This record gives sequence, structure tokens and C-alpha cells, in this order.
Amino acid sequence: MTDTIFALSSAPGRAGVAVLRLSGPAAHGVALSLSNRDALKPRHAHLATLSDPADGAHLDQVILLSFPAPHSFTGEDVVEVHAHGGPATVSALLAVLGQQPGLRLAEPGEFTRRAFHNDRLDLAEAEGLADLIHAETEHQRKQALRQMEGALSQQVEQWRAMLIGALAHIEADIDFSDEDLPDGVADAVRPKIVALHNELTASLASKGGERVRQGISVVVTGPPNAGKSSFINRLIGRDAVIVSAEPGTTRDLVDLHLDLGGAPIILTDTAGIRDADGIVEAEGIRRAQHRVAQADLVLHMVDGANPVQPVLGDGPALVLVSKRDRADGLDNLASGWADELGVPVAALSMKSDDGWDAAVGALENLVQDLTAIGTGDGAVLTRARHRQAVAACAEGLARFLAADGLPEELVAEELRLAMRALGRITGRVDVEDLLDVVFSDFCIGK
Ligand SMILES: Nc1nc2c(ncn2[C@@H]2O[C@H](COP(=O)(O)OP(=O)(O)OP(=O)(O)O)[C@@H](O)[C@H]2O)c(=O)[nH]1
Ligand SMILES: [Mg+2]
Repeated sequence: MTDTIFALSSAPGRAGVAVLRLSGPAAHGVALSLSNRDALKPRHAHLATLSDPADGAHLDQVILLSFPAPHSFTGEDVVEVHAHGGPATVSALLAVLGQQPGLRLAEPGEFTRRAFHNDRLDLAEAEGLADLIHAETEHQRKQALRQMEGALSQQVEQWRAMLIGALAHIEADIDFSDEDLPDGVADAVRPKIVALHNELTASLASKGGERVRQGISVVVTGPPNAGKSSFINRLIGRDAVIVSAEPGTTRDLVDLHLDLGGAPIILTDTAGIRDADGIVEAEGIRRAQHRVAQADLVLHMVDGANPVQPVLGDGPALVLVSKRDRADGLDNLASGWADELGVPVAALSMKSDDGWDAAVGALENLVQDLTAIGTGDGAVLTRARHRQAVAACAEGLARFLAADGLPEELVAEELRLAMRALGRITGRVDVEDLLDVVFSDFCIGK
């Protein structure tokens, strides 16, 4: 028989209300044995006094909610206890629950894991739930909610259904073919496979979903004293990094988190790039260059007092020219560079409103492009795990399409492998090894 698990499901600490959750066959009986109630109407709130069955001592006045199987989050019998949210109250309740026969504290993610095993949600939806719990910006919240509500799962199931159809077609042919059947069946499903391959490729082309989930890395680079740290402080609205008139002020990489119009940004301040004498500064510059190479977006700050046109890499970039309050002609310079470099260039001042809104607007536009989800309809892949599965499927389809003249048994096997790769996203096929990875993202009580 399954254990009945329990845990604090709301955040620890002081709060008006703390929610404890019990799931499993003993949940209902234990709730009754601790309370002064002799029945709980399903999905109704009951005011109850809980006592320790060992000595009758009162524990708390609570609200009890019963969700009989299978209509609960986990698909098992679930009881929610809404108690007063003090740490001592919660500890006392957890201690008494731990002494009840058949009950044990839940492992991290165990409630959701049970929900998965009972088909209440699939793996992609469980990941969406984990992301929703961790969401810090509006874009993250919306994306996580969509995934939790099944947007990715439905897309994947649609793809899988298409592959199942194609496979059935080919297998029927294998089963019923006689010696001299024309080998054109693979050709009949070919257009569908081509269309699916294109869809998968479009989904893989967009990294927007992963960027929204993990944060968009924006690295601020440029010569010493250009105003990199000043820009960052003003953008995040506090003196997070040291600014000084001395070149070489910033030495280490400093990562700061920022919500830019709903998009999660990881903004990195770096050491100004120059030929440095000091070992520490030289190491800072080496790290800065390394991080620039990995950034989603590079923000080059040019010192408006001594404007030197930057040399850009291949990736998305924004060039800002500082100290517009002190030098003339920077706007003309900026528009000339924009034409030459083919990236947005704007002059601004950190000391006044001169050009500030336009510069931040340019940054926001670039971030928006980076988080855009491809052509619209494509499935939003939010994790490397999804990307690997879709890529494996696309490769299988490509091999199918290239396998002209091979026996149908072999090409059918390619489709079967491609289908299995997709199944790993929702977790309906050979997934045991994946479960720990997915559920390790959860905390106890979720
Ligand atoms: N007038 C004016 N001064 C600025 C502007 N931006 C930065 N400064 C000044 O320029 C100096 C250098 O600014 P920082 O923000 O420390 O420059 P940095 O690029 O971070 O420099 P390092 O950390 O040394 O690489 C400071 O004295 C700032 O107050 C600006 O737009 N206008
Ligand atoms: Mg600095």
C-alpha cells in the first residue's frame, strides 16, 4: 500500500495562514482522528479544532478541506489543513502528523510526482508548474502558466499523433505487402514528414522560451571610465556597483538581476577593456572577454569624452555613447555608426535625461526580439531537455527523408525512434530516468 505523505505546502516563516497537505489512503482518516469532526464533506471548508490524539492537547484551530481521489491534485485522497501560519504551530502540527500510523514527510516534489504517476499532469506540465513557482517576472509567469496548462504538451501530442498516423500507414504496408508491391508508400507520407520536420526546425530556431525561463544575459562592456557602471546603477535604480572617475574601477564580473518590461535580465558589469598593468585588472578583463562571448546581447558603452568606434562580434549588440551632456555632435556620430555597424547606436547621459529613454527603449526592443517565440505557432521550448528531444526527433525524420530505397522496416524504425524522442517531453514513454531530473526542481510540499 502507498504511504500517505504530508508536508507544509506554503512557504516557511510567519504568515497569516500556513497550508499543510496530506496525500494518500490514510489522509482522510488521520484528519478525522486529529479533529473534532466526524465527517468531511468533499471540497467543503470545515472549521475544526485539531488535537494530539496521544494526550488530547489542542494544536490549532484550522480549516480542513477534503479532496477524495481521483479528483485531487495528486489523484489520491488529499486533505488540506489551513492552519495559523506561525513557525511553532506548523512545527507542532508536523510533529504530530509524523507520529500517525502510515504517515511520513514528503520528499521534495513528491506530491507532483504522484500527480504525474496518476496522470493528473504530464512532465512538461509539471515543469511548467515548477517554473510558475519560480517565476519572478511577468514574461516568466505567462510562459510557465501556458506550459502548465498544457500548451507544449498539446503541441507535442499533435506531432506524435501525426507520426503515429504515418507509421501506421507504413506498417500496414509492411504487414500486407506481397513480393512485388510498389515501394511508394514511404512517398505517400513524405509530404507530411517534410511539413513536420519544418515545424520542428522552426521551434528549434527560437531560443526565446529558454531565455525567458533562465534570464537574458546582457553583458555591458567597453573601455575604462566609459560609464558602464553608471548606466547599470541608473537602470536598476540603486547604487549596486561602484562608480568613480578613476579608470579601472570595476574589476570583477558583477551579475545583477533586472525585470525589464516583464523580461528577466541578467545584467553583467565588467572591467573596462584596456592594456592593464595589474594582475587583478588583467584577470578581470580576461573574464569580461570570456563573458562577452557567451552573452545573449552585448552592450558596448563608448566613452563620449573620447569616442572610439567599437569592434563588434557576430551576436546581437547595442552601442551606447555616454556623456552626451559633456560633448557635442554625439547624436550625429551615433547615427553614422548605426549605418556602418548595422546595430542600434544611441548617445545618452547618465547625469541627465538626455537620450536616456531612447537608449533604454533600444535595449528593450532588442530584448523583446531575443525573447520572441519564433514565428508564433511553434511550440515554446523552455528547457534544454525539450530541445534535445525535438532535435532527436528532427534528426530521425531527416534520416527517414534521406533513406530513399531502403527497406520499409528500416525507415519505419526511424519514425518509431523519432516518435519516442517526442514522447520524452511529456514523459509518456521510457521516462523513469528522467523523473529525478524533473522533480529535483521542486521543493518539499509541492
Ligand atoms: N558627465 C557625465 N559623466 C559620466 C557619465 N557617465 C559616467 N560618467 C562619469 O564617468 C566616470 C566613470 O564612470 P563609471 O560608471 O565608473 O565608468 P565604467 O565604465 O564603469 O569604468 P570602469 O569600471 O573603470 O571600467 C564617473 O566619474 C562617472 O560619474 C555621463 O553620461 N556624463
Ligand atoms: Mg565600472
